[in-house]
Amino acid sequence: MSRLVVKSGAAAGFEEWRACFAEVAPGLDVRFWDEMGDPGEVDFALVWDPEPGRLAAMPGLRCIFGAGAGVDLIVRDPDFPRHVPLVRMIPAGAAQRMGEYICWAALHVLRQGRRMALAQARGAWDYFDCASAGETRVGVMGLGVMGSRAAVMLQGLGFAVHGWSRSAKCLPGVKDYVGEGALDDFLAASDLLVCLLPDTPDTRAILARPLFEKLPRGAMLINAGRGAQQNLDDVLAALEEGLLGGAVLDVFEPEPLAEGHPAWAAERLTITPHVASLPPRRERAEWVAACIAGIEAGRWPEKIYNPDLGY
Ligand code: NDP
Ligand code: OXD
Repeated sequence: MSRLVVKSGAAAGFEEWRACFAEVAPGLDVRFWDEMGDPGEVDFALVWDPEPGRLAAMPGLRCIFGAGAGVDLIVRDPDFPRHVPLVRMIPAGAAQRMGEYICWAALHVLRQGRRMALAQARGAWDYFDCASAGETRVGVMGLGVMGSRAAVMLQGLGFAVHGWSRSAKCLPGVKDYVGEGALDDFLAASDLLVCLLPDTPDTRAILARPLFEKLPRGAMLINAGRGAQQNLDDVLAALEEGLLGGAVLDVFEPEPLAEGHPAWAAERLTITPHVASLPPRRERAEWVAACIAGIEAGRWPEKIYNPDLGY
């Protein structure tokens, strides 16, 4: 019987994982990370933020499953076993959920939802007009699984959408900006910037003042990539000065965002708690079970982390 160990979320959530796997993969020996028994007996690991060195101490590990699409908290381990395939968590509904979040955030920031919520809390009839999707150009940083679905869904709302990635893409109607050399032109054309990049040395702290200065003044920002990609002080200052007109941030470094942090009170900033795409455990367990069944039959899943690219 193959053994799967799980470290994702609070220990209390493990029983739900166990119950999901009991339904979708009754033949799997599923154990909680801190009660895994002999590490030499572990075949598969499902993890979000494993303690450094623990994965390397599992000599029989055949595959690691990230509990999320982003695997930065796994590969930051200096002893991360690069020879073991690491599969990113992309169940069928993940990109759709992200697309829905980005569409919500885009309309929210465009229609100034934060301003309306603050006015309502004061009991104030704050009457104002705002731009429409049809006159707003959205630039999506990262046209991978998440970004490409978000781009298509944003187009459906009437936004003009273009994207930036490392390699060329061919999404109908989505102008492609490729690589570092195209970044400035991409930014200059983005009234609303959406970040769906993975956390790598190249993308860390990319959302900072020098980049904001290359956007049209008053541009809006959505970051659902990773908190390490934004300089939060720069975001707050840019909002204050009007360099940025509004922002929605789903990700922070560290998480959760500290109690009392000035970002909580920023007037033009909406904060969500890393929920942009959060498939339920049942959906994720089903997907991991299908991947394991495929691996046992010699078929490897597609979305495998590439250590040379860092994502
Ligand atoms: P993918 O690996 O499918 O896509 C990543 C995209 O980023 C690709 O288009 C890639 O280019 C591009 N990219 C990477 N590095 C660079 C660079 N240096 N310059 C330009 N483009 C770059 O990842 P996903 O779409 O599945 O996920 C993206 C990230 O979204 C995750 O890593 C995670 O951090 C975040 N995420 C957040 C969630 C949330 O709930 N907030 C949920 C899920 C994901 P190319 O196509 O050329 O390789
Ligand atoms: C992530 C996820 O990578 O939740 O953030 O999937």
